[in-house]
Amino acid sequence: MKAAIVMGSDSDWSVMKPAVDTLKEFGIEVELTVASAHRTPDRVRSFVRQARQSGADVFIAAAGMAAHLAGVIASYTTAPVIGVPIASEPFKGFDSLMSTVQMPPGVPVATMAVNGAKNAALFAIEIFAIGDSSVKRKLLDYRSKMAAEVELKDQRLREKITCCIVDDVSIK
Ligand code: RP5
Repeated sequence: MKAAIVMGSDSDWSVMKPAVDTLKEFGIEVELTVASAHRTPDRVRSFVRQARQSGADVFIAAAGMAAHLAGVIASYTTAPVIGVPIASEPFKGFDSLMSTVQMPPGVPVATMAVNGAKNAALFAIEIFAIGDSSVKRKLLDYRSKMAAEVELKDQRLREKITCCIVDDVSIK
């Protein structure tokens, strides 16, 4: 199982690193590149072809500003494309969100939250889990662990409140 991650610039890397980390945590191979829909359109096209040939079944595309990268990738493949709008100045990601999410009917992009790198990886993993029971098992474990962490946070908060004697607060 392999996912291809394309970033519009190396400046997107600090946001996208958690996507790579999460995919690796689930044992998914990652192919990572920088290619821009506007600055290097030919490179985007050839990367999509090469990545498909080398076994990438899901694409994650991250870009900021006039973020057309995910849409352009989707135009070159029928493999699922997950878009991550990257926050940048002056519109703080609203521009990239609109550019990524508003695809015309016929060429879908699954758009995540602004800077939603981790969920992009998890969404890709959910796609892989459809056909692979061991990935599905890992996803279920991941969810259980998350739920246990919430319980722990609740417990810690209760302890803190008890220790600090806040009379009028009741936690349900
Ligand atoms: C987009 O423009 C990139 O994805 C990046 O988010 C933004 C700025 O790129 P750089 O000027 O930092 O290369 O294409």
